[in-house]
Amino acid sequence: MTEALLQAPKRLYRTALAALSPQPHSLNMIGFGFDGTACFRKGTAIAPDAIRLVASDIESYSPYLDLDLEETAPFYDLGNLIVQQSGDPHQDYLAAHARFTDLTAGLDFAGSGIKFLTLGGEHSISYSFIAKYLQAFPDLVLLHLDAHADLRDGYQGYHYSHASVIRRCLDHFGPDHQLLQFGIRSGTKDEYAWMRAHQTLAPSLDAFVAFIEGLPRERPIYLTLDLDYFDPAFLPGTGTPEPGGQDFFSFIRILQALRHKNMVAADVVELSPPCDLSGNSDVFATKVVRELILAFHREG
Ligand SMILES: [Mn+2]
Repeated sequence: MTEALLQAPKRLYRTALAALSPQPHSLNMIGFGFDGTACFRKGTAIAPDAIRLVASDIESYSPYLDLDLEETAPFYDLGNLIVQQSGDPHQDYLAAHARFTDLTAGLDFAGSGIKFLTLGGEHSISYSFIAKYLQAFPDLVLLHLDAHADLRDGYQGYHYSHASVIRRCLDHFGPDHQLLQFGIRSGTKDEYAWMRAHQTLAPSLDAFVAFIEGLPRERPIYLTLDLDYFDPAFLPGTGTPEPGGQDFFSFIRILQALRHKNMVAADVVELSPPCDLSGNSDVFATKVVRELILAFHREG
């Protein structure tokens, strides 16, 4: 390996151990601050370090899951995948994706229990991880929380755009993969027609939670969370806010179901700290990340 793949963060996530490569049978946090194809307002590149910074100052205990970061299994913070800004977003995306491929080359995700919790970056970064987990788990369930359907076949000239990330993942779907979406409230007529035809959009929070509860305990699940899933009244710090969104407690209900299942990886994308100078969105996102880390913890 001649080129550096990872950059140490300004500070590690609290309670996390440092690691320079993905650790087996463990949760691995990694920042992927790529924001090249964001179409409206940028700023997601600094989100991973913003979340690490706030994490030092919030409680480690979750009253919702009755778990404490200090008492759960140790996990690793790999730092940030190196992302270059050459001015050509397509080339920068492919270069960052190639670094991820180098970082995970030869790793058997299914056999070695490598769980990634990825902090974006814009939503296009999720593709690198989801494609890898789809390949490793032929029966993976992809849960997609977002305001946007992200089913366009490319956007503004970019094949791997944040507006097409779920479409790109579908390119890798086999017969036993499954997609379920919730929170979507913005898309094209074609995207909505596709979701109706394939019944991928849960009609309510109850339906989404019931779907998770009905999954076999060992069925592998990947959760991709675009933070614009939440209403901009709660979390305005995102590039493409959409009114009519969900609240924090909807997400807690989802995690209370997921914690009893086999979540193999997750990502949290589209936090844009400069879009909310009050800093409230950073705190909101950091609490979401804390709950997610805890939801990976499996009891006996
Ligand atoms: Mn979105």
